[in-house]
Amino acid sequence: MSHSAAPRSYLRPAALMPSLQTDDSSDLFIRVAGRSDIAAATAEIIVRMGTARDEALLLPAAEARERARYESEIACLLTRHEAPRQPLAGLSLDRPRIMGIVNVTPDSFSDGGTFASARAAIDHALQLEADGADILDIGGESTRPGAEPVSVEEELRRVLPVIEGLAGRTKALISIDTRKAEVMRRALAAGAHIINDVAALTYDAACLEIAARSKAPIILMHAQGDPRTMQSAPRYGDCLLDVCDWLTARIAVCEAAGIDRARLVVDPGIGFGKTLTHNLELLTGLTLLHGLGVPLLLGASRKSFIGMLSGTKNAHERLPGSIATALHGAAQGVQILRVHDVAETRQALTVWESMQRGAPHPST
Ligand code: 7PM
Repeated sequence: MSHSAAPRSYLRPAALMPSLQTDDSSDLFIRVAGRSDIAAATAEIIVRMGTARDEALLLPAAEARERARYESEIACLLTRHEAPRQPLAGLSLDRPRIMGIVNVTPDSFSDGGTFASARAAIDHALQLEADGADILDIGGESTRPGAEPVSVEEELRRVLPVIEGLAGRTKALISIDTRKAEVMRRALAAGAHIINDVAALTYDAACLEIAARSKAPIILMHAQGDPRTMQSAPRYGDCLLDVCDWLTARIAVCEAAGIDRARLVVDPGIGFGKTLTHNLELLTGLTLLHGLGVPLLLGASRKSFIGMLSGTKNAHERLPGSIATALHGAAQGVQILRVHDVAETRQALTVWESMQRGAPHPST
């Protein structure tokens, strides 16, 4: 990762709290991602020139605002942090949403091939919708560390019947989890609404053009290296800041290709070329990424960092850690939580949202 010599500033809203909802115009807090239910009392301002952090200071929100009056980079960041996010394919993002994982891979670590047939995958997806999923994420290529790529033909054979079977039968949005332009194109034509790309449109040269032409929302995930090799020796100057810079660059590439920023979602890519320490740095500092001005997605469900922290070898034993991570994400203002266990996550979120607002939350 290369860095220009010019100092670069970052702003991380901190000291998060349920917003007071008494004075909307208060200068005393930062409205996280334009939300009315999450406020930050302080802002950590970070500056770096090279690879490591050169300076970090924690300011009360009002003092960060004062600084924005003479530092345009801080002003720009604050504006992006506080802008309300646009709805995604009609789905409002003023509260956390659940994306349910539908694996259509015979070797998937979490489904063990149970849903290898289209019929079973469709039934599973409809169950996830009934359990409270807002988005159904259909994936036909395993991107597990060490996994070999599958052919376009094989991937299409897996996902198209599932998307065709779901289109018109579900009110949930359908996303296609793929790195390949041809799979994106065919999946959208079959009824998918959203592109979810773990390679952020870098895997093949046609992805940018297909994405630009489609008008569909696009999830750009950060990964370091290819799935086959990414866990061998991940290295960062500063993981959180490097991921932020990389996503900034990908957003710029998308915008240059004619993709409106309002269509983009970003994702730090938990477990994709990251050590346990890297994953924890990202999870702890998540609110910094709201400075990109687009919705955030977090995919941590059943991942190996939970296993490392809890000593659970089997992915199916990681539900408690997955729920803890989802609620941590919600409290940091993450708009989309990508999970396997939708019913359990929905219950946890409903209780969390009610406590956050101090009133029962409407269920839809
Ligand atoms: C096997 C191993 C199957 C690993 C599936 C996986 C993410 C994603 C995946 C994520 C976004 C998993 C991964 N992870 N898309 N696709 N964000 N946007 O654990 O974190 O689900 S695949």
